[in-house]
Amino acid sequence: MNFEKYKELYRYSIENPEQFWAEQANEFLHWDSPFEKVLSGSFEKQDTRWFVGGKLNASYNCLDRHLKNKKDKPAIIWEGDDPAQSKIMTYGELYEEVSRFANVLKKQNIKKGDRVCIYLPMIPEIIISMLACARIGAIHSVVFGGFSADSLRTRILDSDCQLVITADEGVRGGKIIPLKKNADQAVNECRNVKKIIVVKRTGNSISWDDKRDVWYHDEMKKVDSNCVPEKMNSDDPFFILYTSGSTGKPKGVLHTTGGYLVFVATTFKYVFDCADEDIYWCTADLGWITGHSYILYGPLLNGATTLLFEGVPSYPNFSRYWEIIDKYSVNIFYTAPTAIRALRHEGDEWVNKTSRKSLKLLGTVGEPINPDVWKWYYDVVGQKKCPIVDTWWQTETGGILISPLPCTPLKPGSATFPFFGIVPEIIDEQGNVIKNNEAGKLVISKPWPGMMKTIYGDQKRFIETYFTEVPGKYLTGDRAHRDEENYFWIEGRNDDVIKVSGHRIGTGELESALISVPEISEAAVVPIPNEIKGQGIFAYVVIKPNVIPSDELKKKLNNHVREMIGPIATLENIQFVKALPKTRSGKIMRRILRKIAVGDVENLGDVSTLADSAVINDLIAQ
Ligand code: 7RM
Repeated sequence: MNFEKYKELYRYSIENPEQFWAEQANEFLHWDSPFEKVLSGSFEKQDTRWFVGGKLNASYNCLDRHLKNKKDKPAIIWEGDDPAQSKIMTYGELYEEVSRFANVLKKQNIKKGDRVCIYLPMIPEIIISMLACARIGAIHSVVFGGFSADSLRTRILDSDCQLVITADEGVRGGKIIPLKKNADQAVNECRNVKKIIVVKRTGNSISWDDKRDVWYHDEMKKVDSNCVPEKMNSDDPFFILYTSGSTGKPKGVLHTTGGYLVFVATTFKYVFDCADEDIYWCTADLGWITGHSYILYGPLLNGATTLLFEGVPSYPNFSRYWEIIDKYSVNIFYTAPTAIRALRHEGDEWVNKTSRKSLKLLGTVGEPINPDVWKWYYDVVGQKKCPIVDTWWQTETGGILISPLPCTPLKPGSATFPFFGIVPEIIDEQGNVIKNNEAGKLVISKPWPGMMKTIYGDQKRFIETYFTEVPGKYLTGDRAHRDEENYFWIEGRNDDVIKVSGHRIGTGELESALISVPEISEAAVVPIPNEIKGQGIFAYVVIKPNVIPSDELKKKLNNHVREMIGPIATLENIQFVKALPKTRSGKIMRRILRKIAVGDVENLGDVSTLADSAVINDLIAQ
């Protein structure tokens, strides 16, 4: 594809969306029954359905379909945390394991539509578990291994999971993560979880409940590897993945089968231009949407070889990513700005001592990438010969919406242009579409196949969050502008969502965790810029009258937040204050706190709605 062709196909996709998506659906997927209508309904009425009447199975499309030509092709290259541990699984082997594990799930009485929670490290069994669920039509809900027992419990309960799949322990950067221990703690209060299936990863001793716990490897021996894939309706729920919003508890983003699969298969193909012999590596965790869409489903639907890395970029040393690239001759490398910043910080020697000659294409996702960091990635990592695809998208969107293709003329820091079929707009406070070079709210005005279906169990919140402020359009929550050549520049969140090292955390969740500490009466959390993490967490805390502020109390607060949410939620700064700035109706004015946190006290903006302006002086004085 060249850039002219992109423009032509983009125009075609916008003018004839149904034809365009029908062509993609038939090119990339096998349908057990063909769809009768590509798209019905609209954003206005909130009744969109994709590939109506079509039936298909995700596991069949990722595996069985490739057996004829690719049985012996590696599907997964697994690289352990310890560089001495690795494993290759071919499409044929993966098919066997998935079918077998699907039978294990069936034996545990898991049926179509049941929810299964997967709390596993980055080992092949996480992919096997997800695909086994997909094979029998069970809905997987993967919870990131960096979440605590409390976070795991909330997620299990919210989607009423009946079974949990975990490992004895995880290993990352040489450190042990007590997954089974967390799962035990979480499940103790989940009455509907009757079984925990445990993968043996480290073999260290763990506590065991004979009635409830079974070993993965024991169960696998008791079943055969014939499992007919369930024919799913295109509109049937596929998976749930929790993500943070600005308020309230995390949202269970529900994706459906047909639309999601068509969208990730298509975006993977065009954005990464992965050739049959290419080795593709996305460094995300399967606990996030990037892992779902671009480690597992996008690559395997395309019959690609996907690399699965258990570890971290800094272990055993800062060359690890580049060594893995050389070890397996990786051609396409997709990572996050936070990792690039951290590695850049360590100096070029770690990169330069490796060859990286196999690399053809680089990608980034998760946050805006600053032009300096972009240039370092381009010059040093890619040796000025690899285009960078800066892919903008969200858990909710299922797949990439704004991104260069390898043929797109690039501008460092810009996600460039919309993918086929995507119509982004920038809207001002009054809801009008605004002209170039002015920032506003980023919305998507036409449906696309990868769009989430609903928030699990809460359609009302779904509509309120995404379709109320700007009626008939999907509100992304991001701020963006478009330059005079129509390039999109994503500036960051427009709401109270923080991205710490690429992990999405809601200020509301952090504040709830803080005020559950007995010494605390109120808390407000805002992001502050952090050179490596992108954003750090700054907490303003009001303590109860008889409590004495101390470093111990700060430590206690930090530990408590980590305990309730997980180690990803570390507070960078805690400040004890007398009161929080509030409007007369009692809403915390985070906008003001955000400014004070970075020392920008000259530009606090409109403070006329403050209930008590003396509060500000106290905050600034500190
Ligand atoms: C894929 C993912 C979504 C939020 C989104 C943005 C930010 C993601 C980029 C980006 C600038 C990018 N899903 N974001 N990609 N900002 N440039 N290329 O990250 O649900 O976890 O987060 O991430 O703010 O709204 S997510």
